[in-house]
Amino acid sequence: MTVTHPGTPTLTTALDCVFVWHGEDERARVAGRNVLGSVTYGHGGRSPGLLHGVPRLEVAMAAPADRPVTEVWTTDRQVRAGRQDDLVYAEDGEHFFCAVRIDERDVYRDAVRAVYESAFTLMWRLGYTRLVRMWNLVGAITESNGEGTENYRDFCVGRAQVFEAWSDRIAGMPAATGIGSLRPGIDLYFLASRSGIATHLENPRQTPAHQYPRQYGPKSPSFARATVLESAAGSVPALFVSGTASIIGDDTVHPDDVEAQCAVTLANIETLVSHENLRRHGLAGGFRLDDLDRVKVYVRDAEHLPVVRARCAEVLRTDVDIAFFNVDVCRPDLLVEIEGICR
Ligand code: 3EB
Repeated sequence: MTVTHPGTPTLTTALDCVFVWHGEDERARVAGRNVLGSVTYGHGGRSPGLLHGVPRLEVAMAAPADRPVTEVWTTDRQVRAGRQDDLVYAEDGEHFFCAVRIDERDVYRDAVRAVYESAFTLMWRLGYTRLVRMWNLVGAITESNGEGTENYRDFCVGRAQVFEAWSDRIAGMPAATGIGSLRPGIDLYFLASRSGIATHLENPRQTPAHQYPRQYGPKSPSFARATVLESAAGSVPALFVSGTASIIGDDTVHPDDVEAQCAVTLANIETLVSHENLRRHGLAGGFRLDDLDRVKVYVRDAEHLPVVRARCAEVLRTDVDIAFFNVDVCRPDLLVEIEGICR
């Protein structure tokens, strides 16, 4: 049940997220809500752990001159946190947050399979059977592993094997991000729900990633373009937009033109969140780029940051949480990738 207070709207945000910049008062931003988990996009990196009873991890995503930002996931319910093996997690009876790190190794797929397997087993055992949103932060993402396979493709193999193995229990794949990070190894975290209805969306402009042809890797990436979560009665549905890039069909378009890549990426998101696309998936409502918040923008080349910022400022609201990261994207020809949440 969602708790409402007199004077607040009856529609509540059962699960929410805020960006807290280094030096800001986290407690003030979180404002009396309970923390389910927090992820610092910082300079170093810190394996997932529990701090004051809350899952916390730090991923190396900020350039030396950039201010770290922490993504804080909050809920209006009571939270219980725990650890199991390398996993840290928290649950509130309706939502589940889980994080795990895979340290640097020659070949990742077996470790990816093992951590995804243990994470799915844990969430399933605790009753959170509906995946909502996943983030995979992959060091040296487009470089070769110890056997000459690109790290991202290597990662995709292990992940796909687990989704195949769980396909009788986990229907479909959720919204996700697969992006570069600034230290070797793979950090991943995800959200799942107990009774909320999670509907995974595809984009009519893009081939579903799990149907990408073999040229992009032996196993295609396991994610949907977005997931809509309709939580308990009385809470606002949220649409989680996956990392979105300048891909039409399965092709990277405008490989050498960052402004054009921005325009295609934003147009992809606009179509994805639209009323027409929700209706295509049997859902009511719809969103516009104006509704995108908690935005993360990944830019491969630092010199492109100003133009990407400018393009985003033109189409997104100016009062939203938005963070920019100078990291590699999962195809060498992708210069920019954008994600966010509509509600
Ligand atoms: C793409 O559309 C760009 O592997 O989890 C975006 C979002 C991308 C998620 C993932 C990859 C992933 O294929 C890359």
